[in-house]
Amino acid sequence: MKTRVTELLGIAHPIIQGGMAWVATHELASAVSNAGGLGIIGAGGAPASWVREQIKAAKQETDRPFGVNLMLMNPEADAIAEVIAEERVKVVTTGAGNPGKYMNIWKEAGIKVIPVVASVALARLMERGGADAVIAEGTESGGHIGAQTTMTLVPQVADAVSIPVIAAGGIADGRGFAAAMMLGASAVQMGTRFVVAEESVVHTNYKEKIIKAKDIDSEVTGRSTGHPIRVLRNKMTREYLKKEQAGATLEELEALTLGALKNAVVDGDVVNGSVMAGQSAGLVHKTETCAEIIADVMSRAEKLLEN
Ligand code: TUI
Repeated sequence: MKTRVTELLGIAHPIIQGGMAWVATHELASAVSNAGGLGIIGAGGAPASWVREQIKAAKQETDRPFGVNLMLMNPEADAIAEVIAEERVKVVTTGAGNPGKYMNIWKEAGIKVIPVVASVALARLMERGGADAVIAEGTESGGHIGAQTTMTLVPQVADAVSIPVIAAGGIADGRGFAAAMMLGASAVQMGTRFVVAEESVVHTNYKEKIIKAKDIDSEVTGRSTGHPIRVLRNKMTREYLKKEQAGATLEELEALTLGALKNAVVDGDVVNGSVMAGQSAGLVHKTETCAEIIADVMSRAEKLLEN
């Protein structure tokens, strides 16, 4: 399928993989890119040296374009922005903030810049600042979220900017893909469905928790701290929400979540760890290769869109 985004990025299918912290390693990114989507290495909270190693590994594994996601709350964000420019990564996506101060070094390096936005205002600002496209991410997403739903955000962003819009949040199959196109998107970003991919290095316990999840199994922690994070319900979320409702301090709440994502992803502690996933977890039923996931989404979407 040809869209403004496949043309912009030189990819076969308009599917971008989410830049998930600890999950989106070079293994997953190169598998998605080799399958014709856009694979993304997620810098998350990692140091710049780790990001450089990941980029070098992905370059060995694929000749196709891939990207890096810079999570802007990373304490080494400035150094990672430099690494991305030095390594001449084809595409950068950003999350959890405003990447305006890096725009010039990335544009000068010929990098396509695609910020994640959760509001029309930031989408407009990013277009004025030279972004090549925006990812409009709804509150159905996993991890750090905004407040608007994908259904309402994507068409409002599409009306507000003339650069291509990529829809994210709650999209895990061909129906979601086709709906996103109807809302004005030129591609989709999927996270949760790729977490369970065969090539994903995530612990089996984490993958199984997503596969078993039903529609109502996610919770949002941190609404009171200003850092809302969508995760699957477990012992940690029950304790967190109880403390949050009782008016616990930021320090007390952070003690519950510090390092909790790594504990879940790497060590498989899905009881006390932070199992970030989107509301689409209820649509994700099995482990498949990235190529199978992309072929399934595209074939179902194409049938729906033909009608
Ligand atoms: O960034 C994400 N999702 C994430 S990042 C992450 S790692 C993390 N770990 C622990 C604590 C916090 C984060 C896990 N999930 N998605 C992209 C995204 N960006 N969603 C929402 C936003 C966003 C929100 C507000 C972007 C910009 C913004 O305002 C920018 C401004 O300053 O005006």
